[in-house]
Amino acid sequence: VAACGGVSMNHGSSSQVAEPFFRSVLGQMETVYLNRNPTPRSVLELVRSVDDDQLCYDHLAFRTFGIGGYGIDSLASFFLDYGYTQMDELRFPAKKLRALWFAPPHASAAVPGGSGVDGPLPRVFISELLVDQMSTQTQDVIRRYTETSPNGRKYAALSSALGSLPWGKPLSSEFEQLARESEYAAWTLANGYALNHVTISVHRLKSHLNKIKKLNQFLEEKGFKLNSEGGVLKVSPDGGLLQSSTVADSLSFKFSDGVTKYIPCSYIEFAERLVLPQFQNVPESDIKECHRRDGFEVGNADKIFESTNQEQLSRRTG
Ligand code: OOG
Ligand code: NI
Repeated sequence: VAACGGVSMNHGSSSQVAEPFFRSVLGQMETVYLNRNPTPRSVLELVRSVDDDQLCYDHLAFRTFGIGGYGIDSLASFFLDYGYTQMDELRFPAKKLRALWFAPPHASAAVPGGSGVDGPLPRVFISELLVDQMSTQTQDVIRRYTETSPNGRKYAALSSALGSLPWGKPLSSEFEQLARESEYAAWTLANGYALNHVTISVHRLKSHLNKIKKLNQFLEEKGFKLNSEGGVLKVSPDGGLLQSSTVADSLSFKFSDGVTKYIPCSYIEFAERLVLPQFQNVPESDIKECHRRDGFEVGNADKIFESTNQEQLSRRTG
């Protein structure tokens, strides 16, 4: 029963995009993210300095507007063309969001000695705002931006890799209008397809930090503020998926009316996946990623979304 990897685990679809190109696009998305967000940059540097340079990403996450072809599919096509497989849908009715996650094509492929985007390929989590469920004022703002750039949706991956919005910069009043109704909507209007977070694969770390409780404690001692919504540690009902995240960094953003404000940008997440009950007898040295709890969890995700919310950003540490 130890077998789970190998050919049978590789998803069927074949790649229409060469691996070096694919990884360099991920690398550009990561560069945009690290240049804008000092907290993820410091956390990665710190974890690498304590652990081992070969850190793995569990997943990458993006946000989109579910309207006019700008939703999940606009960005998913790049990952599907590389050979990713669409997996489960997650629904968040109260937040008026839905999400899909995508599994990477080769179970254990990594650039030899590779770390981060050169390591084993991460899962991908893409969500979308259910725009038609928003108020007419909010829909009007979102339409104004997406409709003035109707073909922008075709360049979602390019937009993410460049860190350029596919539409024009909004007015500060439009940002505020959206934020009152959905902080996710305001975030997406100002940040577009920019990487929302990368997630460190905690169980694949080599040091004592490979237990998420230890890692959380270590980061809090170093002064990093973790998202406390529903408790710092988010645990799936089956107990197998444990997640936590920092609070998003604030970025100085110049709106098109000339107003400059600090707005939420990106954060970094941590995920520990426990060995599934049916593989409990597999020797530790034989445990692979496929022996562990896969996928995502609505209850955890619902709270992780709040990492970019004002309530978490303005919270005092401790
Ligand atoms: C995504 C929040 C959910 C997860 O791993 O469940 C999530 C977001 O903030 O856009 O990242
Ligand atoms: Ni995540």
